[in-house]
Amino acid sequence: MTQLAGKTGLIVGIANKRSIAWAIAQAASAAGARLAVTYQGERLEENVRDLASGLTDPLILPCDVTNDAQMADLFSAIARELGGLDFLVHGAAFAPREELAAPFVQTSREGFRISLDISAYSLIALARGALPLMEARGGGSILTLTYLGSERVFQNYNVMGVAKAALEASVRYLAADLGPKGIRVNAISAGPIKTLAASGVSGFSSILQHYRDRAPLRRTVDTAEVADAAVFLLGSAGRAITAEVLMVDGGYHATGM
Ligand code: 0WD
Repeated sequence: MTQLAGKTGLIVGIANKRSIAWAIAQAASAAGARLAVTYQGERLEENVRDLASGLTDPLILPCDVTNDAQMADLFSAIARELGGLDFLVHGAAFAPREELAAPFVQTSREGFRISLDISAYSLIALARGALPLMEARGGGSILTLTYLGSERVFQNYNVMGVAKAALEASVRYLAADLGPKGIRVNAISAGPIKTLAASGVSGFSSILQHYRDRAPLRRTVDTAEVADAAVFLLGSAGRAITAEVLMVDGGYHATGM
């Protein structure tokens, strides 16, 4: 595969080998891209360094999306080392566990703020940092990851559903803002996959079973399938697509009764 040959990309949101962002990193690397990958704090540094050792000449940098100074350093390092960016993958999301467990009406002001800051605002901040680096390359492609809980009610998804709604709206506003500069902004809405983030949603196994029973393809999806769709949107095959939320969920989103 050479869909991303000669391209440079930044991937944010790798926690471990099960992370969707890691599957996208592997697929993008196999498609020929050179990558910068980030880790959120010391907690995840070793994981990310171990994983990235399998990539070709990766740049490995810290990035906590709540830390503006660290994000500024990240983009300076990328400018210095890579000279520009062709794509950005945003796979960071977080909501305090208690906000997912409590009834939605109990959502706290602080829990709402943290969830929306890390899961939605961070896309805007990262896009702003990537902008000059993408302009230097004559355009780019930005991709984030979302879930159908933005539009429909899923038990225990709660404030994360509100954050995903804000994230998807941000995709559209960023696409409108950056489109004239040749920068596309899209989201993949993935079906449920057992990852670290998913472990915060109680009853997750029953959601997986529901997809197996009800999705048109009668199965769940895996991270490699999301990654294949990501490479399509990141590369020139997706060159006319922006402001889009692409459903990679075995067709579940179309089901009613
Ligand atoms: O079923 C699923 N797993 C789905 C996930 C279905 C549809 C969408 N998604 C989304 C998630 O909401 C997220 O946006 O995909 C994205 C990636 O999630 P993932 O691969 O399922 O989960 P995980 O491997 O846990 O990666 C998310 C990571 C964090 O991991 P943990 O679990 O340690 O919080 O987001 C990162 C962190 O690595 N993250 C941050 N990165 C930078 N700064 C921050 C932060 N402040 N907080 C969390």
